[in-house]
Amino acid sequence: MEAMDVRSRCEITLWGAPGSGKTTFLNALSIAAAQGEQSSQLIGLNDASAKAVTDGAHRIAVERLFPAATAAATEVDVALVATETERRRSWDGRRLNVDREVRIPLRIFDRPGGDFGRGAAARGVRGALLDQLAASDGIVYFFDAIREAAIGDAFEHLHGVLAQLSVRTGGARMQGRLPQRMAFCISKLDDERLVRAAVEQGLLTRAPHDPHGFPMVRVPELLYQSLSAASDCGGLVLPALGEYFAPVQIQIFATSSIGFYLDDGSQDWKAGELSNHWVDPDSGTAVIRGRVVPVNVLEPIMWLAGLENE
Ligand SMILES: Nc1nc2c(ncn2[C@@H]2O[C@H](COP(=O)(O)OP(=O)(O)OP(=O)(O)O)[C@@H](O)[C@H]2O)c(=O)[nH]1
Ligand SMILES: [Mg+2]
Repeated sequence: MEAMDVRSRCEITLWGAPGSGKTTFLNALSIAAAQGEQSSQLIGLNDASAKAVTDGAHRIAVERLFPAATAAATEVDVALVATETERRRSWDGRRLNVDREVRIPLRIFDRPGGDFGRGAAARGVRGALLDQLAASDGIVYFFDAIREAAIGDAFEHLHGVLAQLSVRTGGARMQGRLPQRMAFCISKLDDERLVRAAVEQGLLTRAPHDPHGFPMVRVPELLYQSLSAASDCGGLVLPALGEYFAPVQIQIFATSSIGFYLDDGSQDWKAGELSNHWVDPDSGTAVIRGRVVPVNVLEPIMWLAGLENE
């Protein structure tokens, strides 16, 4: 193992319609870091951030409750400590894997999804939102297929801000494209409706070496295409991003912040046991059913932060 490599700060904005899963993802991040194959860690860099990280993880993992709708813009300052593996050649031509511990300070911005919309309240915060996006190194975008099928407002919470951001950052654009990296996340993959769609499209397979035998989506872009066909404008979302970001700047992930359902005590996922949440019929509140084992939550952040592991 080589000496720790401390990188410069990476700023990340979470972007998505109301209820698309931004805050749950943020709450799951420290759990994902702790559970990863290669031990990594998410550390709060000030008291408020440390509290936000631990409270968020506690809410989903221990109380098994989802976060309340975000009321105001928030930011957390954390450091991701992870291992990066560099592939090198030795003097005699052999391939070598050299592990290095990397510490990346992250500032992650989370705001109410309504801020990305067209309403009067959103217009009031638009300047601050555009400043924040323009200063970001990376964006995690949340495509919530369930909300899209029911309400269909993902595009409405995307294209206006995208066009304004393009104007705002005109000078910084690379060949007409925005400079940020964009992790496009199909959220809530554990939901039965998404799993069924992936199975129907022949896109679901077992993730190799997964300790729980969780399924994975082979080509997430094809899942997006099939899911987005259910709404009028959902299919415009990824192409719109493709107009503003270079293809190499966009990576697509199929994510679940809570993961698939594992029987209490069991380490192995049983095909057929899908949804890891249920709705309490009395209160109408969504509750997390079993353990929280995030799927593709750390990966988008590592990619945005430039960690070249996988
Ligand atoms: N099945 C499943 N449901 C999820 C997941 N993440 C979020 N949800 C559901 O989506 C709802 C909204 O999630 P939030 O994380 O609060 O969404 P948000 O984008 O932060 O919403 P705003 O703050 O209102 O913009 C939750 O109350 C859950 O019902 C997930 O990984 N799986
Ligand atoms: Mg939120």
